[in-house]
Amino acid sequence: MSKNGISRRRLLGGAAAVAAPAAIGLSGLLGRDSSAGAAVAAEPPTHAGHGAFPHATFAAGSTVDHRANGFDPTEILRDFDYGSTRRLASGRVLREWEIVAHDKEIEVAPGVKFEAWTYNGRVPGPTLRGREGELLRIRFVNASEHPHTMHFHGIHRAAMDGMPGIGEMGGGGQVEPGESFSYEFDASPFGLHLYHCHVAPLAAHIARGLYGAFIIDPKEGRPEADEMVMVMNGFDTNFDLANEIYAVNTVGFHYINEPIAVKRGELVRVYLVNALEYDPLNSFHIHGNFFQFYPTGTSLTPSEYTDTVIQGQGQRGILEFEFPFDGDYMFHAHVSEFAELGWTGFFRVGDPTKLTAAAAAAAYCELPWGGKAKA
Ligand SMILES: [Cu+2]
Repeated sequence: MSKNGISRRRLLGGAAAVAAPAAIGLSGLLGRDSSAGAAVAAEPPTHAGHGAFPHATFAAGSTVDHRANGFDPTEILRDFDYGSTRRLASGRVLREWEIVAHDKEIEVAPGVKFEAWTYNGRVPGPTLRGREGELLRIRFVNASEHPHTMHFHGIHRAAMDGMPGIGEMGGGGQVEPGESFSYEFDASPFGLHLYHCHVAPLAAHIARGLYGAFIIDPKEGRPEADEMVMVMNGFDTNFDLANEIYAVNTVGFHYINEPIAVKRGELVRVYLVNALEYDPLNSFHIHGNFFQFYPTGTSLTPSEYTDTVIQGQGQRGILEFEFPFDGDYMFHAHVSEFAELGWTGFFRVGDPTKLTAAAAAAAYCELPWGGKAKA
């Protein structure tokens, strides 16, 4: 499948099988494909003492340039975009946003660049948040070089569905470069939804980065909590229809580098969305803890008390938990292959001194493809 003969599965299996003595780090492999838009990777430094595997993610002086990306996964986590509101004559609240699509190169692991298509310059797009019963209006401007739409999950008229071929007469449907369209619908039902482009080839438009979380709060709200959004995603950096990097909120291993700080005994609420393409399933597993799970967030009563949830493409749910003990607690895809290709992070509870993230990352350093630990 792969144009350059290097697939991520060969990367994992092959590296383990031959215990490759040469420096064949992830970014080095991904950088081989010189076709348009392919990953361009700097030569990763090697790390003596752990075989000759380079550490693409945590090598000294080699981290993702969040400033150049224009977004930081640590900030995306708790960044909820409430838009602007005004009250209509009817007394109802109108909530409005402007979303601009444009093409942008982003760095999804140190030295691994990806020609993304973005909503408002970030991947995932902004987490749009409103309240049940409001009137929502999203002005979409297509400043990209490709046709796009915004397709919202929710209950609305066909013309507001962001589907090419439907609503063209009213300016909806496919939105061509330089054009714009305003989607308008009721905030219904409450829950955790998503939005994404719906132009064909669909998987490609979504996988380029055109997706985001969409939260509708119930009228009565939810209990006070430390809230965060996690959009599970992946990146097909060599365009062979398979992902090479997996992550939460785009940057592989980001939350090992910067563990998510939470307080012991405080309710944490995670809005978990699976935006992954090319792999039918994704999952979330938490260490040292269990969570209440609310599928799609459409009920205030949890369906399950568990430590692992599986999600298909487009599936999402709300997790609630609190940590009874201080410490560093891993969370990761229980699709282990994804975990080793970036989809792993840590919660840091309290001010732990027993285990540092650096120590945890160092333990990870022994993995076959090596691309991790801090020296
Ligand atoms: Cu698109």
